[in-house]
Amino acid sequence: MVGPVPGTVGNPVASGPRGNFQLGNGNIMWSNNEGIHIVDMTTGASNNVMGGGSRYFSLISIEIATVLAGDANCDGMVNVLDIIAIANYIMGLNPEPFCFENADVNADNIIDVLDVIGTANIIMGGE
Ligand SMILES: [Ca+2]
Ligand SMILES: [Ca+2]
Repeated sequence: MVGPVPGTVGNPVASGPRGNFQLGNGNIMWSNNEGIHIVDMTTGASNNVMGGGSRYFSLISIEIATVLAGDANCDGMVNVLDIIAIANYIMGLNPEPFCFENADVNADNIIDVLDVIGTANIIMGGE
């Protein structure tokens, strides 16, 4: 357990750490009676990022969806194959793979010719 003094390891006292967690970047987030802190593991500095007594934190896992507008076939590139995939989708041909969020270029939750045009514009360097 990380103590209130950066870099120390010890038994938390009553006012000491109430929870700690190693963040994805290696830094340590911990809480005590003064708030929530983050220890920068490259400098050893501990910064109070949220003041206030009795701060606790719970962890949630967030899956960040990456949307590449126009990449209808989910291959990481936007090109004519995506226009074909969108056209096939519009015609009900159920293209696979098909990334709806990517294909819905104008974000109206409908795949139609406007998304074909939007994808063409992206390919041509426009918006
Ligand atoms: Ca693509
Ligand atoms: Ca759309």
